[in-house]
Amino acid sequence: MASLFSRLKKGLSRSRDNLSQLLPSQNDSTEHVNWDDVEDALIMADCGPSLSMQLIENAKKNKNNPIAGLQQAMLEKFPQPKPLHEPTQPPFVLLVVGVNGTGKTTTIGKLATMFRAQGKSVLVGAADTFRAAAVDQLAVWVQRAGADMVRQHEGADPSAVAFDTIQRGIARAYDVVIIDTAGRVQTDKGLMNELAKVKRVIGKALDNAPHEVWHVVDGGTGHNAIVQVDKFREVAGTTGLIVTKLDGSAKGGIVVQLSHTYGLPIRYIGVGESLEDLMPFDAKSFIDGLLPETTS
Ligand SMILES: Nc1nc2c(ncn2[C@@H]2O[C@H](COP(=O)(O)OP(=O)(O)OP(=O)(O)O)[C@@H](O)[C@H]2O)c(=O)[nH]1
Ligand SMILES: [Mg+2]
Repeated sequence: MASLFSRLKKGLSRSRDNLSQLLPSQNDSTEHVNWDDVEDALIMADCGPSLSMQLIENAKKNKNNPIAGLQQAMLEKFPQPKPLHEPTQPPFVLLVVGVNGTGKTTTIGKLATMFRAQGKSVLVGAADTFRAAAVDQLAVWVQRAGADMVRQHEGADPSAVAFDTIQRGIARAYDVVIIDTAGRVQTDKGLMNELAKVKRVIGKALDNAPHEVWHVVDGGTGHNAIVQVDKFREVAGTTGLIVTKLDGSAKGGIVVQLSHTYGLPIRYIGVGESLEDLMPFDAKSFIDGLLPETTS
């Protein structure tokens, strides 16, 4: 875990370095801080103007330690951790959605690996049927994870694949069923309707399924992520978020903004391209990575 955190820290270094030039690392009066510059740095870090203003207002309440004040202000923007909507009886059905290329398929590989490591059996449905290559990519991850997969021919109805997968998940008593979907832009009505149908059909195959709908967001997307999450939530009933590519050039503040705007739990974050590079999200340690260190 330490090395995953260091990847996250490295990814967030740009935002953190900008802030550390503006904030004293030791106990110091907030009078010495140029809060306008800090606000700009937060906006640059993808926190958005309105949230940045609120964070500054709250951070100022700590008169002695501006970094600790900002840490506290950010922490308050995250909801209390909530348990998953797990069914009383398996399979636990998870639907994974998001725009193109955000890391859905890779993240499913990582999740399958994690569940297998917990001793759970995992079945993955390849409901991204647009490209044969997409199914092949998923097959590689699924095999490496030691999970199983349901696939159909290229161009098959994604809902039919999802239905099949759930039925097999029930019949063979899998612990976890994960449905991969094709990336789609939230403004594409046809594809968003298709996604709504996938979700509906899953519910027909098993009451109360999908138990969780996770929207995978690319951490480098910037403000557009806010719009994406809104639309997917409306169409697919998102219950949680996964933010990927936080090892890269993401500025990090988008995580705080998403949490603040929708109150959706962030379940995991992606910090690399391999199967181990998935971290359970913890607001406190995320903030430690985003903000400069303070000695008190
Ligand atoms: N650095 C980094 N790269 C990632 C991460 N997650 C995914 N990627 C990369 O992002 C690219 C797209 O990943 P996919 O998993 O194919 O994304 P997808 O959402 O399934 O894409 P579509 O199915 O085409 O919509 C790949 O090159 C992945 O290796 C991450 O956490 N960090
Ligand atoms: Mg994919």
